[in-house]
Amino acid sequence: MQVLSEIQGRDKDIIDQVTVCLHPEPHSYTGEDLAEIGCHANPLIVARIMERISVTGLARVALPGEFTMRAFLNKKMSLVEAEAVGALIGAKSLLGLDMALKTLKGELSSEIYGIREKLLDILTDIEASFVSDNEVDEQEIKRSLKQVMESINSLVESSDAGHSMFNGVVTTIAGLPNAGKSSLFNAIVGYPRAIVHEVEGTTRDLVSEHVLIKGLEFVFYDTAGIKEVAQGPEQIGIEKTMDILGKADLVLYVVDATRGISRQETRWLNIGKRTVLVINKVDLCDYNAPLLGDMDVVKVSAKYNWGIDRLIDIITRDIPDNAPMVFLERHVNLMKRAMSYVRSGIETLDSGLTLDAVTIDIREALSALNELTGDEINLDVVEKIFSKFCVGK
Ligand SMILES: Nc1nc2c(ncn2[C@@H]2O[C@H](COP(=O)(O)OP(=O)(O)O)[C@@H](O)[C@H]2O)c(=O)[nH]1
Ligand SMILES: [Mg+2]
Repeated sequence: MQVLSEIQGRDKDIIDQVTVCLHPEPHSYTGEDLAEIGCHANPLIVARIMERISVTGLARVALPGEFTMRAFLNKKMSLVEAEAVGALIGAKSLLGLDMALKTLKGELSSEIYGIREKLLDILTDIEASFVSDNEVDEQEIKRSLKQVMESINSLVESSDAGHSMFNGVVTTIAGLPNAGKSSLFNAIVGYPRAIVHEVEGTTRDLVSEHVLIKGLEFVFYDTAGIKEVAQGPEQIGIEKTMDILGKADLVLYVVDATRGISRQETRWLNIGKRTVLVINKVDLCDYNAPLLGDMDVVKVSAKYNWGIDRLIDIITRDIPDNAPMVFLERHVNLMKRAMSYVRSGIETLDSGLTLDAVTIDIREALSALNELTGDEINLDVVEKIFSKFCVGK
């Protein structure tokens, strides 16, 4: 029910004309009676209305995530779905939005409930054998546990990709001084963001830029050229380079075609999770880098914008069509914990211990999954999860 109304100040003066919408329980977002006031979007008006509400003593300002936390506590949504609301608000890429929406619709929950069902079946079979003469087939139990492990594994396997797809792909552009890193950075971001100069050591601070490519967010970092011996600000710049190299999901390692790649550089090629070798300045001369395993190599001219499209194709090649379901850290950790107990159950069977011991492992795995769905969780953890949300959600 929605009404047009006015909110009055202490002296019956009108603060604003507002709409008030009542959402009666149990159909509201939180499952409780909820009133929503729509006022004009001036922070001064909001502050005056809040002040009028607080003097009644009937309401207070909500804590971060409190609405969604109440929705969870009142069983309006599962914990995983409630977390998806936070993820939806915090998503930084179109893919991230897609992933959070799928979780919100319950795709991950239903996978987990399915896995839990299978574990419960196995547990019931084993326990029934304790109280009846029915023998259980240990090989059958082992096969079932292996299936469960594979199901969890396939969800966890994609979580690394899931994490960077949700948070953005941290991409570091590295190489020797003057290789053309800043030029490449500018060519990718599409405007002259970083200073390009023939003088070595021009870039000292990290320069970063967010770029949305094929729906996925990349955070590109232009860095100071790596050098063995440097001092002062240049040395600090190089330390920053090494630091961001270690954190990178992707490294674009730039080599000047006129100089080729030196032996000492090869040790910097394996620092990031994935490295693409970018041979730059091919407008000046051609250069074939020595084969470095299965590393992608692409020839470009950053100055003349040649080959940039091919580079973009290479770095976006591995974006999967289906966004991974597990991408929030808490989910990853609990899935891994459940998996390690299932694995331990299989090992217990292999080592010839009693079935009793296997049930302990299965119960632990179930408990990790229950913590994930929020069916078995203490309030402290719940409060911590929601405290990361923003106010009003
Ligand atoms: N001919 C040519 N010159 C380039 C190219 N890319 C960069 N340069 C030049 O190389 C020098 C160093 O470039 P810069 O981007 O500042 O290198 P950085 O030190 O690695 O950041 C500048 O004079 C650029 O104009 C290229 O593709 N072709
Ligand atoms: Mg530079």
